[in-house]
This record gives sequence, structure tokens and C-alpha cells, in this order.
Amino acid sequence: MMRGEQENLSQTAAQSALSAADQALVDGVLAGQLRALAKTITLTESSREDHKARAAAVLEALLPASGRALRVGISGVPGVGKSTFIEAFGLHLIGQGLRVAVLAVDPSSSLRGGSILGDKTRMERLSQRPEAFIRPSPSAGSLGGVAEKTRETMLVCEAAGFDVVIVETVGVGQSETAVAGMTDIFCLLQLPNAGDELQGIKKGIMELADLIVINKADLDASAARRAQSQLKAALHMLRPASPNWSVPVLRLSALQKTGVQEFWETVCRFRDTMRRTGEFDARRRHQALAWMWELIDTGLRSRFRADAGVRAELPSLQAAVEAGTTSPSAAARRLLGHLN
Ligand SMILES: Nc1nc2c(ncn2[C@@H]2O[C@H](COP(=O)(O)OP(=O)(O)OP(=O)(O)O)[C@@H](O)[C@H]2O)c(=O)[nH]1
Ligand SMILES: [Mg+2]
Repeated sequence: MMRGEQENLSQTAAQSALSAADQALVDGVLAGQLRALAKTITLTESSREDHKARAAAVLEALLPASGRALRVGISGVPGVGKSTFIEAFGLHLIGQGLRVAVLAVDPSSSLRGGSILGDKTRMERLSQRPEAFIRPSPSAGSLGGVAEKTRETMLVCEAAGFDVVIVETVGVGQSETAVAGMTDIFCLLQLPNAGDELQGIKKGIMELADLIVINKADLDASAARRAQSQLKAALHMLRPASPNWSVPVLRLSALQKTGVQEFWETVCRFRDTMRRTGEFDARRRHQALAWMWELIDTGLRSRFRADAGVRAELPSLQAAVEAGTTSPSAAARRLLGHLN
């Protein structure tokens, strides 16, 4: 553990610690080569200890070239049209001369066999374009693990020169919070019919959204308009995340590719407004620190659980707390004492 930390720090200081093969990976990514990009991402996703050390050094070397892309989060319940929309949006961006990476945070993908982005058929045209890079969700297991890998993949894609990184997530569970916490703009896709019960959208997710899109507007135009005004009304009841931005509600058809241009213009307006007010950089700084603390918390927790003294005392102290013979605070203090 100690040795690993020191190694990482010295590698930060001097990248000379990179092997020739890893330096070639770094050079390949910086040159925008998709093969090097895919190999680097595979390295960062590996759970082997030697791979982890190499991946950390490669990421550190790529870091100065990262950060230049616009990071767009896309969320919505299964079937709302995320894949169809990302295909249409991605092709639109390519039409503007931009390069697009599509990543996913789907903690259930290991169970479902990677359905999110696994179905490249729905992004068939996008996946064939050399200006696009599509990477399915890592099947690392826990949400924290999956989100961590996606964050790293995002940095690698940025170093490879992609202009826009789209991160897709399913609209269930905690994964929206994770994706909102790694993107510059978080967009929520909605169905036109469901305005009625506010589509079972949890208030918490509405609060995360910088932009709401009603997809499949082609199915029922008047229902889509109704959903739009209902959502706007609901948004008025929420405290806005930024005093400089009121969350727009757009209508769109991913299938017929209508409204995609307006979507991109709205995203750009958001980016420009946030840049002007300084909120863009503030959000990224906040995200970077939150990421660091998340890793520290995870690291401390696993170190705690692996500690021999903790393991020896934990069962009896847990029993004592349950029985009421030791107070939770005394037990916690005693257990934490082992980490000194
Ligand atoms: N009529 C209509 N159908 C659409 C539209 N967008 C998507 N669909 C259809 O809705 C179905 C689901 O679309 P997907 O893009 O796979 O939805 P998704 O949100 O990616 O679904 P999951 O990956 O399962 O979470 C497909 O049959 C699409 O063809 C749209 O704008 N209009
Ligand atoms: Mg999909």
C-alpha cells in the first residue's frame, strides 16, 4: 500500500516511470488512435494489481490533455429512446465536424449482459463512423466501481481529442446522481404520455436535470405539449440549481430526428451561460474534489475492514452494541483506533 502510493506520487512528478509499451499507449491516445484508446480503457478497467499501477501512471500522463470535451449526461427510463436519441444527436454532432464518444454507467449491465450500449444495433450508423467511439458500461459490479471506471474512460477519451463525451445511464436507482456528478450538463429524457402522473419522476432526479427532453413527440403531439407545460409547472416549484438558468423543457423525436438541432443549441446556450458566470469551472472543480473524497471514503472503508485488529474485535463489539452493553460511539472509537 505504502509503496504503491509513493510510486504513484513519483510517477506524477516524472513520467519516466512509464514503460516503453505504456508510453506507446499514451502517444497513441494523444494521437487519437482508436486502437490505443480501446487498449488503454481495457487497462484501466482491469482489476489486476499490476494493471492498476500501470493504468494509474498512464492516466496521470494523459491528464494534462484531458478536460477539453463537453460532458453531456443522458438519462431516462428504459425504452424512452436514449439509444435512438444518442444516435441522432451523435450523427448531428459529427455533421458539425465534431468527434463524439459515448459511454455508459449501468451497474446492472453485468447482470443483464450489458444491455445498455450493448445493443449497438440501435446506434448502428453512429458506431460505424470513425468520428465516433462507443464503449459499453464496464461490468465492474458496484455503482461506485462502474462510475469510477467511466470517469477514467471519459478522461482518456478527452485526451484522445473527442469534442463531446456523452454518458448514458438508465433512469433507475442511484446512477443518475453518479452521472450528473461527472457531466457538465445533465439531460433527462421523458415520454409524452406520462406528464399526467409526472411520469413517476422522482423529485430528486428533476432537481438534477439541467435540461428536460420529451421524446417521441411524433407519437402524440398534443400529449407532448401537455407534458411540456406540466413539467414546466413542476419545475417552477423546485429551487433552481443556478440563478442563471431555468431548466428548459424541449419536445423532440429521436426517431424522426426532429428537434435535435434545437437540443444542441440549448446545450451550447447552457455551456456558454455557465462559462460566462464561472459556474462551468466551479462545477468541474467541485466534481473533482467530490470524486477524490469518494475514493478516500472507499479506500478507508476497505482498509478498515481489512485491518487485522478490526477483524478480531468487530464481532464482539457488534454484539455488545446490539446488546446495549457498549455504546455505538465507544465501539466506533475503539475500532477506528486500530487505523492509527
Ligand atoms: N415513435 C418513436 N419511437 C421512438 C423514438 N425514439 C425511440 N423510439 C423507439 O422506442 C424504442 C426504445 O428506444 P431505445 O432507443 O432503445 O430506448 P432506450 O431508452 O435506449 O432503452 P434502454 O436501452 O432499454 O434503456 C425503440 O423501438 C425505438 O425505435 C421516437 O422519437 N419516436
Ligand atoms: Mg438503450
